[in-house]
Amino acid sequence: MIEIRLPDGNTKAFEKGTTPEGIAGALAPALKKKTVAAYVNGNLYDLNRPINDDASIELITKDREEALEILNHSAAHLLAQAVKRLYPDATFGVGPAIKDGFYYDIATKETIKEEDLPTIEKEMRKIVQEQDQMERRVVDKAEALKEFSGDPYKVEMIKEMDDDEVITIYKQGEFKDLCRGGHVGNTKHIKHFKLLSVAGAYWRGDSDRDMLQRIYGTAWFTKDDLNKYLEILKERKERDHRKLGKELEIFMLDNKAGQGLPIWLPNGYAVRKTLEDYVYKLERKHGYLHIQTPVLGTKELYETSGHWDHYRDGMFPPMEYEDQTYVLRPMSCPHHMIVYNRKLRSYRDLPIRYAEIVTQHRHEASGALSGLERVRQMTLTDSHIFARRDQIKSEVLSAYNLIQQAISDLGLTIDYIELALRDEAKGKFHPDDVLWDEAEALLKELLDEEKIDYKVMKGEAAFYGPKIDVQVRTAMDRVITMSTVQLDFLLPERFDLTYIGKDGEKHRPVVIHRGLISTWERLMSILLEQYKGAFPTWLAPEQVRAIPVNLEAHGPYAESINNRLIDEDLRSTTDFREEKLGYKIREAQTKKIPYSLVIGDNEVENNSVTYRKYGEKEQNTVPLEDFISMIKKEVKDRK
Ligand code: TSB
Ligand code: ZN
Repeated sequence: MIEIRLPDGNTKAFEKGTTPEGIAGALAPALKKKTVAAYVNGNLYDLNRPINDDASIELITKDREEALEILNHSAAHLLAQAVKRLYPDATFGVGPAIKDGFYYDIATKETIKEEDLPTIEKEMRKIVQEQDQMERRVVDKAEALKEFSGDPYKVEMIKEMDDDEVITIYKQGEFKDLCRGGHVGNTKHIKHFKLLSVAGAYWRGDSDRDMLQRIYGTAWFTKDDLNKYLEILKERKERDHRKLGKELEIFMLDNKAGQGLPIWLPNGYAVRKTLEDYVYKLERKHGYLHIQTPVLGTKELYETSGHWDHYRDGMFPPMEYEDQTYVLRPMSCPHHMIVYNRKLRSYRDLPIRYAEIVTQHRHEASGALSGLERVRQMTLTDSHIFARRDQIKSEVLSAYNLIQQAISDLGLTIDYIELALRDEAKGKFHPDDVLWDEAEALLKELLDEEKIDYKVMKGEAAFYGPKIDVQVRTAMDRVITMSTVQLDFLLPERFDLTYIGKDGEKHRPVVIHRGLISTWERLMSILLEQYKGAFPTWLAPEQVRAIPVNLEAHGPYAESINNRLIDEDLRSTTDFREEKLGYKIREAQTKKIPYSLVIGDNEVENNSVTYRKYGEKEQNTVPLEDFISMIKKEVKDRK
C-alpha cells in the first residue's frame, strides 16, 4: 500500500500502482468523471499513470484551464493516429495544444486538403470507439532513436536531447508518439472535437527547411462548449478583414502584382485619404512639421544608420544603378536625420518634430503575410522627434498621449503596453551599454511615474533603442502592435547630429521614433474587423447614396443633393442605374453605407430628403439643410 496525501491535508492508503483516475473514483464517482489528469508531487501525471510510492496529489478537474490543454494535446495524438492510418507514409513534426485547440505538423506524399478533414475526423471517431489506453513508457535515447527510426523529424528532436533526459513514448493502439505527456489516459475521453483547417508550416519555422502540413483542430469537454466555440469561429470568419475587404471593395491582392503588395480600391482609398487628413490635422495641432522623403535610398545611407548591418534581413535586396547601390527603404529614420542635419540647430529650436506618411518596404516571410495585417509595402504614420535630454520625458509622454487620443478617436482600445528592451546576450545591438541603460531606465521611469502598466519584452527592442509598443486586441482576438514610441541615442551618434546649447557648445540631441496609428494597411485590417465593415460615418468610404425613385422625375434633384453634399466635404454618390428601386436600396445596405436617401415627389417638392440609416428599419424625412447639419455634426464628432 502507499500513502496518498490530498490537498486538504488528509492522507489515504491506496494499492501501489493506483492511478489518478483510481484515486478520483475512490474519493467520489462524480469526481472521477470530472478528473482529467493530476499533479503528483507537483509533476503532471496522465489519468492512467500508475503511482508507485507515497505521494501528494492534486487532481486536475475539467474546470481548470490546463485540463483543456491536456484534452487538446491528447486530441493531437488522436489526429496523428488517424492520419497515419489513412496516409501510411506520414511522418510527424510536433503536435502541441494551443489556445482553444491543437495542431499537428505532418509530412505526407499526398497533399492533405481541406476536403480530406472530414474523413480524418471520421477515423478519429473510430479510434475513440476503440477505447485505446494511452500508455506511457520511459526509454533511453538509443531506444527512442530506434523506435522512431522512420520519423526523420522526431529523430532530429531526439538527437538534440541531453543524454540523461527522461524520454517518454506514448502508445495508443498501433500508434506511438514521442511526447512529454499529460494525457487523458484513454482515447474514449476525447469526445467533442472538430478539425478546422490545414495550412503550410515550415519545419521549425525555418523557411529553408521542409514545408509540412499543419492540421488545426479543437477539442472540448462538452458538446455545448464545442458548439459555442464553433459559433465564435464563424463570427470571426465573418469579421475577417480579408473577406470584408473583398466584399466592400477596399483592397485587393494579386500575385502578379506581387505578394504582400496590396492594391487600394476606390473605397479603401477613400478611407485612407480620410485617415490621412485626420492625422495631418491632428499632428499640425501638436506641433509636427510634415515632410516627404524618397522611398529609395543609397546603401551608404543605411550603412551609416546601421540598418544595413542590423536590419538587412528585413530589407529587399539592393539594386545597382549608375555608380551607386540603392535599397528600398525599410524605414524613414535615416532620411529624417539628414533633414535635421541640413543646418545648424540651436537649443531654442528643439524639439523639432518631423512627421511623414512614409511608404516603405520590408521583407516579410511569405508565410507570415496576412491580408493587410502584415505586408511588404506599407505606409506608416511616422515621426521622428529631435529633442534635448531635458525634453525626453515630456516628448515621449506627449507622443504617447497623442497615440491614446488617436486610438480612441478611431473607436479602438489599447489592450496593453509592452516595454521592449534589449537582450545583452543576443549581442546584436549597439555596444554602448551606458546609452542603452539610460534609455531603458528613462522609459521605465516614465511608465512608472504615469502609472501605466506594461509587460517587459526582453530582446524585442529595435537595434537603435528600447521602445514602448501599444498593443490592440482585434475583434478576431489577436493582439497586434499598433503604435510605438522608441527612444534612440544611437542614430544621433551615427549621423553626428548636434545643436548649439546655451553654453555655446555642441550637444547631441536624442531621437524619438513614433508610429502613431501603425501603417494604413495594418490599421485598415483592424478597423474592418472592429466595425465588421460598417464604418462610423466619418470614416465610411461612401457616406451617403442618393437613389431617385424615378430617374427622369427625381434624378436632377438627387444630382443637386449629391453636388451639395460633395461641396460640404461629404462623400456622397448617386445611383442612377437602370435597376429596380428595391434592389438599389438593398445594395446600399449590403455595402454598409451609413445613409441611403430615397428621393421621390415629396422630397423634390419640399426640398427635403428621406433617409434610412444603416442597420435601422425606419425612415426619416427632414429638410435637406437639416440633414446636412446633422451628418456634418456626426462627422465632426466622429460618432
Ligand atoms: C516608428 N523607425 C520606426 C518608426 O519611426 C519603425 O519603423 N518602427 S517599427 O519597425 O516598429 O514599425 C512601425 C509600425 O509599423 C509597427 O508598430 C507596426 O504597427 C507597423 N508594421 C510593421 N511591420 C509591418 C508590416 N509588415 N505590415 C504592416 N504594418 C507593419
Ligand atoms: Zn524611425
